[in-house]
Amino acid sequence: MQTERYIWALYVTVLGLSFLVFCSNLTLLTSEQEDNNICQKYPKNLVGTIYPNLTDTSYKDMEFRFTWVQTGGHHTPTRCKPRERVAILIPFRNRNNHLRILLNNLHPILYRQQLGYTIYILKQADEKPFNKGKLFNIGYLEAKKDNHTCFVFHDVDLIPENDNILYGCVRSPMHLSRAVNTLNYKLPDKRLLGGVTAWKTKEFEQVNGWSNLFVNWGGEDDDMSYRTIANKLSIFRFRISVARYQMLKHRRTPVNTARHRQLKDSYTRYKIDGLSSLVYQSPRTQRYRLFTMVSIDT
Ligand code: UD2
Ligand code: MN
Repeated sequence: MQTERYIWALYVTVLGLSFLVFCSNLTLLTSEQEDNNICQKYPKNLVGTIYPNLTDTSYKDMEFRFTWVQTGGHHTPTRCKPRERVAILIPFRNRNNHLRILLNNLHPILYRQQLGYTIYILKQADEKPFNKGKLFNIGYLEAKKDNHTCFVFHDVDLIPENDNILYGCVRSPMHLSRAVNTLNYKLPDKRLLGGVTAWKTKEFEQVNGWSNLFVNWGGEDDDMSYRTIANKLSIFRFRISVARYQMLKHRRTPVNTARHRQLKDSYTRYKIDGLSSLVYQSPRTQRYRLFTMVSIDT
């Protein structure tokens, strides 16, 4: 009986000691983070649900209000060290009012999330059919030159409805626009990668970026889904109640009628069609106050 009591007392002591060691590590970790003063992953000042401001606003007005934004649409937090250097890459042609509305909603969210970030507008400067994938690939390479580590590929017409949609590549790849109003806030297919996605360098280069071959509307996002499957990458998403976006109204882009044929060999073609096959003249870069404009001839 006496021995059992001793063994039981010993067991409780060892358990207690190991719990104390665990807690001290935890405190150590937090204090380590505090020592390095790394920005919080989930900043306390996030508000959650947002009612997007869909009124068209002037750049002058935004420049006056967004005091933290430096030339080039860039911001680095001063009171903590950002976890990632995030490049927001927006494909663009003839969507000026959408661009102003998106910037008016996005800059405050990125600021509250304590990100180091730069907003790049990837303007297709020629009159050829719109080539979103190629704009994204060129934008990625240009933003990488500015030492970014996380890349968010962002439709110009998608306005976030919640600032808990973290833009800092907490996982990679992430599909951020899981619930869009035009799709009744539902995800039609778990392989969908249209709208807004976030990638870290490793995974993005593993899939060789986007295809350069899809022009006009449709297919480039499906092709990207096949690339993630071919590389056994899981697609991470925030909860459907959080990852909500509003799409601004617009006319339909002319449809890419060749997309179904092109998608047939997506699994194998990805190795030779993307970042590795990109040929382009170096784009003109203009650093405005609220964004960096990269004018691209595709
Ligand atoms: C869906 C996808 C989009 C893309 C497209 C098929 C979602 C939420 N969105 O969008 O990611 O896969 O289908 O290609 O699933 N753009 C211009 N000027 C143009 C045409 C396009 O700037 O003349 C840009 C702009 O950033 C726009 C994006 O390309 O948001 C996608 O084009 P869209 O908005 O016309 O296509 P949509 O809404 O069907
Ligand atoms: Mn759209």
